[in-house]
Amino acid sequence: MQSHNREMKITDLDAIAAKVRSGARLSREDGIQLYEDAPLDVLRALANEVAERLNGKDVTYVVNRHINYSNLCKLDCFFCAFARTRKDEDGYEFSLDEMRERARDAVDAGASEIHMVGGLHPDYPYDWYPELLRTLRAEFPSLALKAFTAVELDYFKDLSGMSLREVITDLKNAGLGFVPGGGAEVLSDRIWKKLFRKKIPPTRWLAVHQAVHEAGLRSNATLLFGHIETTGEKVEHHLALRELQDRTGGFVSYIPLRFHPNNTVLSHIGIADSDATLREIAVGRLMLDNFRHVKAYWIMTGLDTGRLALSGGADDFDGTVVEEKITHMAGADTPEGLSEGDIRNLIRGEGKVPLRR
Ligand code: V47
Repeated sequence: MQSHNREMKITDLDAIAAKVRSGARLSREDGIQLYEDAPLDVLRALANEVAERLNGKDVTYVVNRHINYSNLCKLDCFFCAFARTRKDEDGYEFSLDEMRERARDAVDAGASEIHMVGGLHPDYPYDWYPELLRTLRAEFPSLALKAFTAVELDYFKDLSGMSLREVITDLKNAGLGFVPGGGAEVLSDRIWKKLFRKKIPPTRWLAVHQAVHEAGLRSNATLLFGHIETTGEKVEHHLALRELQDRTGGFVSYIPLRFHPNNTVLSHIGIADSDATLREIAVGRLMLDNFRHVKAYWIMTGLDTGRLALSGGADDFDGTVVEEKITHMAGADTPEGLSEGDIRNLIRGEGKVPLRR
């Protein structure tokens, strides 16, 4: 009986591979089977085929800097080690001048993009955020400003009294160039209720990204994996992203983020290992047939796993990243930055061609 089951699984996997090769869409059941039964080497090879069909051997990377403008936050999500309140000694907030100085350092170090996200700050008025964008755009006109997750954008709507559409247009006019993919966590009502109830719910995260795309901006999408989620919930997450992408075409990259439990309420659970992380990248690549790019965010995957992801479905490596706080406060032992030369060598080491974006 066991060998019969095994044969059936191999047949199913062949059928999934045939679907992938013919460009057919994978189903919920296919996704679950890939997570649960596919040998990792077969899965990685198939995901690599898809990545190369879409992007050739090119692996893009960015010379960037993450600047977390403040860790003060009105929420208290169970998976977060970053948020602080005014009562905490290590709460911080950067002024516009401090943001400008940090952006200046980034530009002097060759950065072409800055990624700015933060907690839901208790006191900054709405105007602080467009002012930040205007200040940086005026001083560094060629610097790409990627900022504010769907959670922050939704909060700005409440702060400003404007509609979501008005907020996004206002920020776009002030210089916002791209919206990062954070805050999605797992698009599941069960997990939302258990882990991040005060944050916007899954349907709202999707609605904000839809509004971002309708305003003519593009964005990324993340999945926070390796905590209490089930396989079925991860596949549902893929299906929800795929469905929105069918309608708007506004997502650029999909980024699986490996959960780091230290200093969080979930510190008792282990961290997803390298194989689980590589499986996540590969399944995401296969399920999200309408996403052009899958990103290895090495700060969270770990450097070796991030490198291996480049031959198993990922085609973008993020980035030079100095001063990252969200993962390091949750115990990440990766360095906070890499040089451009390091990144190019690492990409070549996986048989790919480095391309700065
Ligand atoms: O939304 C929070 C996650 C995200 C932890 O769009 C944690 O290009 C691990 O979204 N362990 C923010 N993860 C980071 C993010 C991102 C990063 C790089 C590139 C892009 C992009 C987006 O970090 C949050 C949350 O899902 N997070 N706490 C933690 N303990």
